[in-house]
Amino acid sequence: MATITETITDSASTSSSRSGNLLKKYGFGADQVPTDSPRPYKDTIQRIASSDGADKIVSALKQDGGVIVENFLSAELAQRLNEDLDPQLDDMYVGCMDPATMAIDSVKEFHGLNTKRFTNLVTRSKVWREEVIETDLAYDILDKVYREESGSFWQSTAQVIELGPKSAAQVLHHDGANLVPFWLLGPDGPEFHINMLIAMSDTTEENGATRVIPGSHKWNLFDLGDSSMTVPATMKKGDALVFDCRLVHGGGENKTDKNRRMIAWTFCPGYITPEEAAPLVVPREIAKGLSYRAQKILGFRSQYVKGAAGLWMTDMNEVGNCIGMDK
Ligand SMILES: O=C(O)CCC(=O)C(=O)O
Ligand SMILES: [Fe+2]
Repeated sequence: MATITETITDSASTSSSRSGNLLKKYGFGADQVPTDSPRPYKDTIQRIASSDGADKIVSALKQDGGVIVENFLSAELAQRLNEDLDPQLDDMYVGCMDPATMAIDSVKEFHGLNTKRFTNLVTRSKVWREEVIETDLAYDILDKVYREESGSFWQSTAQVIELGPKSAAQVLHHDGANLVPFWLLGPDGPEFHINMLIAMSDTTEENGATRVIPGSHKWNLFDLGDSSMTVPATMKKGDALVFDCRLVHGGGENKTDKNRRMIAWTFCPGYITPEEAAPLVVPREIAKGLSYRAQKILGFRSQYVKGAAGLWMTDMNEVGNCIGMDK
């Protein structure tokens, strides 16, 4: 995801970026990173079988900030999805084409100098829109995480991350750091972004398994620990690392001469702007063929946030009914 605590704290002291200004407004800067706060962490990641269900998974997520869900997708389904994605990845550029993003060196490095990323998986892959987006366990987890607190959730992005051979390790970061006002609420704030990082190839220490510091989601926000505290989230194809956006993590170094592919499927409450502008890029005809819940996470339906009137409406109506989603 496009977030780096380091960039934000850098810009707090040096630039006029909006996040930097916001951090300054709240009295934070690079020199405020605490060095003596308590930072309990574990040197293992819990692994839970998908068949154990959402309760166990969410309880581990809350405890450690991240958990590996084994067999989140079957290896066979992951393989068929890969077959949809392979030719499209061949045609994809490395890095990011947005000039505003690419002007910031640390963001460029964060995206990866030899990493291909792309989104809009609903349009690009039949297997994604017909099968993967219907993974019941994902909705069970999201219901438990968001339903009570926020009342609603939608997809932030579904993003392929293809780490090329000999890629450097990514900087340690929080995914929540590009949602600054929510991020500043710290570990006691509401759950505002979770990531289901799905392994599309086996991930190992050698090929760049994501590195995490279990327990760090409860630390002081500006404390990113260091690489000696991280453990590799090694996974089999189809497993997923489900984690809180305040967990310190980063892509590992790919020392091999092969690609390492993951998909970051991320979510946020309906009162937060998603990273990916899905309703503007997914064709209506494709959206009409999706289930109600899939339409909803993609922004073709209104959001009903707890304790508030509907959001993402038209004429005070459920937007899906006004744009032909139930036809
Ligand atoms: O590629 C990975 O393993 C993690 C990527 C990541 O954390 C990010 O891009 O935010
Ligand atoms: Fe990340």
